[in-house]
Amino acid sequence: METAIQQIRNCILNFDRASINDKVQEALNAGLEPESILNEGMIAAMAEVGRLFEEGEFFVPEMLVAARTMQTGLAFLKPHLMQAGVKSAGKVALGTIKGDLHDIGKNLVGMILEGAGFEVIDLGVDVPPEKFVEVVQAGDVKIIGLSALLTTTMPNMKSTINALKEAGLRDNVKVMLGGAPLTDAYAAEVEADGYAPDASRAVKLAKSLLA
Ligand code: B1M
Repeated sequence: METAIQQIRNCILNFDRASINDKVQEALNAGLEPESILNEGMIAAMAEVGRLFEEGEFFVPEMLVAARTMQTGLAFLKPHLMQAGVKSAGKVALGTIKGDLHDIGKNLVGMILEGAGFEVIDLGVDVPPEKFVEVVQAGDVKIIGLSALLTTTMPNMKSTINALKEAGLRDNVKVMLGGAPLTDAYAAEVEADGYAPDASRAVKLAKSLLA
């Protein structure tokens, strides 16, 4: 007999977008924590999708439909991940860096930051350095959050930080980084203010950067 978590994982691995919300609801009804559904069900399934892609069992279309299935389930889970009634902790502009189209991790980080009281401006994917510069110029953004999943386009994080420096804005804003290939050492190398390996640590980092 499959557990509720296994059923959610299987929805993603079998691209069963029609059933994932029912399975998430069943898991919630069974008393499972939203964080366990997210981490052990959905994020674990996406790690498996990555492994299957590396082994040549999945190709880009399979990654894409698995991602869509996860996005469907994540949107359904969102209200359960949010904390009610928290006051604004500051404005964060989030984007996936230029050349990179992966957005599930970024969206999740945005969702959890919102839940923790941050106001989030989502700049989307494939965001060029000048777009980050514009958003800092435009207003009261306290933190820029850069997400990257590809090693090939990771250097665009450095380009973004350089663009902020060249525009004379680097001291006006904190820069935090995240995404599977990144590390604390890389964040230090590109002179970011911090790196977070996952969404809950992104919230802790954002709070500490504004403390
Ligand atoms: Co892509 N892809 N992909 N892909 N894809 C990876 C990243 C890869 C590791 C798969 C693999 O080979 N095992 C590999 C990168 C290898 C590398 O660079 N070394 C890869 C590749 C190669 C590619 C293409 C080049 C494939 C091709 O075309 N031949 C292509 C590139 C397109 C492009 O971006 N220009 C490509 C395309 C795609 C899809 C479009 C099909 C799809 C993305 C759909 C979408 O995002 N809307 C996709 C997917 C789904 C994946 C995998 C399977 C899953 C990524 C994911 O969503 N994970 C991925 C394999 C893997 O990660 N194991 C893979 C779940 C998500 C919740 O985790 O994004 O890590 P993650 O986010 C985490 C943390 O990293 C962190 O918090 C999140 C929550 O815990 N975090 C932050 C993320 N951003 C943060 C920001 C922060 C703080 C924390 O502060 C600002």
